[in-house]
Amino acid sequence: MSLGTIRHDWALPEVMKLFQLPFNDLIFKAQTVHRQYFNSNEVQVSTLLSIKTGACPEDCKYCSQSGHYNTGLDKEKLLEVQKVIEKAKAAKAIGSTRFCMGAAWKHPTAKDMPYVLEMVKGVKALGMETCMTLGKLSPDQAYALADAGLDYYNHNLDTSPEFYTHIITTHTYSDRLQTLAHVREAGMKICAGGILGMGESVKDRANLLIQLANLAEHPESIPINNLVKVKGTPLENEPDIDPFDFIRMLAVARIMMPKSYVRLSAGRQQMNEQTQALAFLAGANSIFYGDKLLTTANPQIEKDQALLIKLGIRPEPRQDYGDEVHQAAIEQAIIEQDQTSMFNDSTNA
Ligand code: SAM
Ligand code: DTB
Ligand code: SF4
Repeated sequence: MSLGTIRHDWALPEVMKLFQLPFNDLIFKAQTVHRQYFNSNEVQVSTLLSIKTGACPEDCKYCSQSGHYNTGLDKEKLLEVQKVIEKAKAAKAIGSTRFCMGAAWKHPTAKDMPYVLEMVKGVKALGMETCMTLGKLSPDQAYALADAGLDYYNHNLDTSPEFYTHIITTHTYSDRLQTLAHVREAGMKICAGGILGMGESVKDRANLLIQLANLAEHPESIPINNLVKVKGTPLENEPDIDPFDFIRMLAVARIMMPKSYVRLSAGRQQMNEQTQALAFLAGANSIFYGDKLLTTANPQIEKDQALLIKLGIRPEPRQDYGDEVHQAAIEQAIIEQDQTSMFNDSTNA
């Protein structure tokens, strides 16, 4: 089978072989696949907002928002719709093309849904892509979100089915797969990925990617998070993983799901510029942009802009923007830094 073919029949031995390739060979393969489907000098930029923070009934061992652990987080009720739209406007002004709203729920309730639907409509009206992550969905809730105009639903599988029960006991892997099926059925795009650095083996990483790649359709967006060690969670003292192993995961994801956006997700604040550059070389082509993820820090915008300039990487304009307003905003910020060369070159070489 040639490199870059869209496949849904990945098996463990061949995926393990990819993980075991010499680093340079793996990166070369990933970059070759990446260039078949994407402009290698563009990254998609999304901004996150926690619309309901903390006191989550789930026990995900990595999470600052689980009510099972004392992480000292300030809990918040569901934000007002108008406040969410203001935050989305600010994200649009810095050049983000997708606004991702996250709630610390097991699932949304009937009482929550009307507000959440208004948020989708309001953000959509700004011309941004919308993404939500609200926990488990019923088929009706998935249809309602799709009708309101929600583009993406984020629901991570996090790790392999085998390792899942070491990390979460309050819901099952098949619960997660079922919600993903409802999201697809309702016609939305899927954002589903996982976390590295929770004590999982390379085999668990391979099995997570196999779960994602062997779905009937690949998730359009695959966030790969590096564990942010939150004080008070059971994983706060987990040892760091080798950055090269994190890069390997991105590269194998790129090879297995050639047309999907692979997001270099949580953990960038703790990553040096060189590791992030390798991540882009391995085929990552999406980042969270803005000073905050949901509850933890993300690199400052100015720092990210400086890195993208150094690497000659442009933020990807939304395909259907008429006025390219976001692209203009980010280019203006860059011009103000008096480092114009890369971003003024419209040839996209
Ligand atoms: N409650 C919803 C759910 O679990 O689907 C949405 C919010 S949850 C915070 C979204 C995802 O963020 C998780 O599935 C996990 O992959 C990632 N995440 C959460 N805390 C993290 C951490 N400390 N480090 C890295 N990734 C994390
Ligand atoms: C995803 O995979 N990562 C994002 C998004 N999907 C919702 C969340 C990262 C959260 C990192 C920890 C925090 O800020 O609370
Ligand atoms: Fe709740 Fe989501 Fe955090 Fe799990 S990851 S504790 S479901 S907010």
